[in-house]
Amino acid sequence: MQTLPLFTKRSALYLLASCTVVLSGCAGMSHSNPNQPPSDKGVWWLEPQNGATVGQSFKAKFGVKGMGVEPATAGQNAGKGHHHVLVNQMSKPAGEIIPFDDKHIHFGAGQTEVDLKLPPGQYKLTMQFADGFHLSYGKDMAATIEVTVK
Ligand SMILES: [Cu+2]
Repeated sequence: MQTLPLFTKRSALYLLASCTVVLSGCAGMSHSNPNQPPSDKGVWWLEPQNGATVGQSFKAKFGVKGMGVEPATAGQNAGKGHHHVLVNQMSKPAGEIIPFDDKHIHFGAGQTEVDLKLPPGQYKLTMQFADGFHLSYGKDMAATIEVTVK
């Protein structure tokens, strides 16, 4: 009878510690649902939905909140930028340049609705917002979905 309450107390403490780790993990993410607008600042996919199966040519629609879209020709302006889709890549750290290649697609005209073309396969697509010099605004301005192209 002496050991049981102690065991229970330890279990409760362990449970509390686990919950704290899970909660702080969630707080560190920009936002949990890549298809939902963030509460303050961030980007989200209006289309396609996370986990969707799409054709080899499909429509993508980008949302941004707390910053403004403008063409890259406007130059580097605080709080402004354009969308990118990073193919099978996670977000780029803030301040890093987004390369120009087939895994980093720039929408430098300020597009918020585009047609993407990909060969069949499983993809992780990260929408990344970056400034007029193509310098990333980091993970808080990124949202990743997974799609199957068939
Ligand atoms: Cu760019």
